[in-house]
Amino acid sequence: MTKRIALITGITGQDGAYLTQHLLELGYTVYGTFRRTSSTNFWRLEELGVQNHPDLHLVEFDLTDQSGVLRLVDRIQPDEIYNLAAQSFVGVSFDQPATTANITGLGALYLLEAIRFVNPKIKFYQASTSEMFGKVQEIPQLETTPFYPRSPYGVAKLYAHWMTINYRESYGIFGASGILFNHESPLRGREFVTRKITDSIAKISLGKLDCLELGNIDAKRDWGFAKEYVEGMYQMLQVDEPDTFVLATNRTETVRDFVTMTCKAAGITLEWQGAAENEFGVDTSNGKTIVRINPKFYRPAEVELLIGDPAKAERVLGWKPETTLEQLCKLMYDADLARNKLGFSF
Ligand code: NDP
Ligand code: GDR
Repeated sequence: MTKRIALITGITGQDGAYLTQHLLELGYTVYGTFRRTSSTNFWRLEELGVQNHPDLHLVEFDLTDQSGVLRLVDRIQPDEIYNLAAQSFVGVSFDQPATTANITGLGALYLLEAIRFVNPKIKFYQASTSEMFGKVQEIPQLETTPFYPRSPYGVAKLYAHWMTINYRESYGIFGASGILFNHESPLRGREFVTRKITDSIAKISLGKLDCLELGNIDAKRDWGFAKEYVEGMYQMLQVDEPDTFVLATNRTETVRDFVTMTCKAAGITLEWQGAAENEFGVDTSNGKTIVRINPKFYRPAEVELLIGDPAKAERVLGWKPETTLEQLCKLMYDADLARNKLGFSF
């Protein structure tokens, strides 16, 4: 039997690495795209032990190069395309709104156009996001909740989401949109708050850092485990009809809670004192301030509360999150502690 072929854009990112691992385990041939940069960035694929898999092909590519997108899809003739590439950091999107629009918004259109031109039977997964919900309209948020994005990133993703639906309805393309809530792992980039926290608390435990500085710790997020979420992406392309699905845990906690839970995983009892910009966290065993607020990490507009309802995904796809937030904090903290003990941390 011929192997199915998947094209994954953004293979050097967190989800790209886990999805690659998952599809290789399922027997796919995987083409994964990476950008030409001054230093290669395959540490996630290496950590998962898949970088040298015989069925994995790494291809240079930039999603903003429309003719390159067309040539790649034509050359590979994939059965499925997973569009994970994006300028995905919300904070940066305020400083680089046009770059974000080009990659995160228009990039999806280039892939859809390539599918329309090369072979409309290619199935397409768009990595949509709970950031599209933005300012709270209803809770919990689900597939029918109105959108109100609060960042250039959220706006760009909303464009890509609607384009996916438009190409589904206009040209019969199998375009699935997964509205995924925050999902984390030891492979998360360190600019995102969870990994910043687990890496910093590991460094504080080892005496390599004095204090962790954060922005808005009142923000509430619905955090799940990335390895489980990529399985949902795959499942969205295996159903009969293309559709839109929310993947979430249906539990929300503040950034402050995530810090407290990570400290607990590290054996540190943290006490919060002060308020607003003057709030700080003290290690009760020695009275040291190990967490404080730095307003430089505040955003011009904030998404205050996200909590998703994944009932449709469970009903139609059989997808359900398993890892609890406490388990997630612990597994991320343990991984960062081990890395920092060895003297490196990506
Ligand atoms: P990452 O930031 O870890 O990975 C993004 C990937 O996109 C990287 O491989 C990056 O490559 C690549 N990329 C960036 N710009 C370009 C470009 N111009 N051309 C080609 N590739 C590019 O994101 P995640 O793995 O966390 O997320 C995967 C996708 O899911 C993203 O689209 C994200 O916006 C979305 N999403 C993520 C959620 C989460 O909680 N993680 C939740 C909802 C949606 P490089 O290494 O070269 O920078
Ligand atoms: P988010 O993730 O913006 O939800 O986007 P991030 O981890 O960056 O922020 C979560 C919340 O924490 C607050 N925060 C801080 N954030 C960062 N990065 N650094 C800090 O020091 C800090 N202090 C407080 C933020 O203000 C925010 O409220 C992620 C990305 O993966 C997107 O690509 C994805 O679409 C969404 O999740 C769902």
